[in-house]
Amino acid sequence: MEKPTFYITTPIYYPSAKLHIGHAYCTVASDAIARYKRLCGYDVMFLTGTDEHGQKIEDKAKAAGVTPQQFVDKIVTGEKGVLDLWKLMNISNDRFIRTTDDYHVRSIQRIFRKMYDNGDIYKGKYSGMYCTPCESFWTESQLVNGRCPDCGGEVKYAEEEAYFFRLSKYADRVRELLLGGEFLEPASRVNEMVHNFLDCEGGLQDLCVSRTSFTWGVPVDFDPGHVVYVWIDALFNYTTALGYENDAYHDFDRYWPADVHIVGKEIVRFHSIIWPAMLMSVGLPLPKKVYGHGWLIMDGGKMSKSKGNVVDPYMLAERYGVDALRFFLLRSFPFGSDGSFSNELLISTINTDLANDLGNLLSRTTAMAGKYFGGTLPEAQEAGPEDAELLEMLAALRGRYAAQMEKFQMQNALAEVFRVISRANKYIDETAPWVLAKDEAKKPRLARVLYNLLESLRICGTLLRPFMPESMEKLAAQIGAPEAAMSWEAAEQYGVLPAAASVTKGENLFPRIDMEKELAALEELKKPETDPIEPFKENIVFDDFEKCDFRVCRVLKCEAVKKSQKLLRFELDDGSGVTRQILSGIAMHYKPEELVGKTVAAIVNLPPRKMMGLESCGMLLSAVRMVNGKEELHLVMLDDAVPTGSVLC
Ligand code: ME8
Repeated sequence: MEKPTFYITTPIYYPSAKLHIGHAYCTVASDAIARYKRLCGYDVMFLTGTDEHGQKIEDKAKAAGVTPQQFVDKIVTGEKGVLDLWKLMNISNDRFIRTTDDYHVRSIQRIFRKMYDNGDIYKGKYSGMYCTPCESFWTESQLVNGRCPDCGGEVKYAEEEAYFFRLSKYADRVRELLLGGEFLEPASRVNEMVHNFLDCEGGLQDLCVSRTSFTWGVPVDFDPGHVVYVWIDALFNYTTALGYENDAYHDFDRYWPADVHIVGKEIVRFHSIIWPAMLMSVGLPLPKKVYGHGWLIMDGGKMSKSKGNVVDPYMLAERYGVDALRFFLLRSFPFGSDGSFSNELLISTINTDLANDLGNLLSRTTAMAGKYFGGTLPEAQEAGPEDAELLEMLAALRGRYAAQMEKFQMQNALAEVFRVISRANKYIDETAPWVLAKDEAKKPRLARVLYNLLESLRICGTLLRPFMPESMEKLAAQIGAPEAAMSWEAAEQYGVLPAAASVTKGENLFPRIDMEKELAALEELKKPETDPIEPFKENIVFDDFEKCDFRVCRVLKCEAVKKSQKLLRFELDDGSGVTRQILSGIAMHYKPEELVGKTVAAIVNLPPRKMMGLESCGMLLSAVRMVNGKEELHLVMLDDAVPTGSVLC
């Protein structure tokens, strides 16, 4: 019988800088799902790749003094580049797409023309505030403190003749799709999309889908000077990589529609609104699901690559082992929500789950099998009353695990496995094999106890294969399990391991880490590479400085602004007795609750401006610096003894 198919994709990442642990998180999660589906017997197509066009890349290449192609080649195929990273992380992708691949470029031109020919793309004029890093135009009202609401960067007024996609035409069908319940998960993201983009003021607007201000993109073949908007170029990768509108591959009919697009929450909008509308336009079936996962937030609430080596997946994998890192990423954070990354958590997860629980179970079991039976258990075995609970848990485990994996709840699936591992460790204490070993008459009982432990390791080890493929192969070798015994079918059965299996105590798969020493060593490595500082500005006259009214304020209240990913709303005591409201685009850097009570500095004589319907009376001062190509932002905080209303001069 032909295997059922399963098509899974990651986002295609921008090779504008080296990838970090956040990218690895998404790719490892997708890899675990792909491996799980293969284990279950599916014919899996797992796609990842790189999104190589756009102004950001063009600018970066220019700054580096190389061509855009040379720039992306280095990051993608160069030493310790994207391909090397996925190899190191043992990513089992079946295909890798680069949007600069010829076949993709030609396909995008055909697709763009198709939408033009069917009337869904038309020529118009675009004007607005443009953010280069995000490749996005914004209206004045969408800006936050005059800056890009997505990345907080500078925006510039720009005007260009451009092609537009009739996104508005698909609003009703997209709404229906989103509210249908199955398409976008977690469900919490559905309301966010419907409220923010479909039911917002003005509704769903047509989308500008070409650019003339730069050239690093797919040229619109019927209108020289225009390049295709990078998101159209990017989203269609999921189809061109299978051979849609090209001859490079021939499995579009086999795998499309995708079973799931795994994406970070910040690009759910592109995947759940724009992508389905464009597919509707070209008459293709829609993907079955878009799953928007949460972000890894770095120590101290700040998500940033700027912590240098500490968040470099290369460094972590080299220090702790690829499997330990893969396991940590999926064991520690619920996939649909944000998770706080810290070195302490990483080390304690490795120590608790891998070194103590799994590692101990494996080494104790294999050591006892060696010591008491020379590595081969006898056929004569005797069941005992202590067996029941462990065997019941083992029998139910595959089903419980699968229920979680099918929902992409890898953390819960792992929790199920580790519940059984803990139970097995407890079973050792309950049965006390070292006592049984003293009595020759109890050898059959001892043999069964060890057999049950080996069976626990076999079943748990099988279910851990998608997470730690290499280590579980080693585990299988140590317990003497042939490949067939580590299969999905066998994971539901007891008694699969041959009684005469040859058990060997091998290397310690997960050595314990000395937390204190390791944290100190990591601290040493934590020297961020800072980029050159901003050039100093021209001198101003003293009077200009005197006109600025900087004051000391205390944060009375701070909360996230609804519908905004970037904006926090502050209520401040500025010393006047009247509470001052300021909106600040720093939600990516701070959690509101950590700012309440802090003493901050604000410029208070800027004209009030409205953002997201709220008035902002001033601006909070922050210290900003580029580190490793990313903006590092710290809100300026003063000693709490400074009275509010004090003038900064
Ligand atoms: O958005 N935590 O590329 P990108 C968790 N080219 N996941 C993270 C993360 C973090 N801190 N940082 C990044 C793009 N990611 C587009 C995609 S798709 C047609 C085009 C992951 O390089 C997460 O999955 O900015 C996020 O969506 C993706 O990397 C963004 O990668």
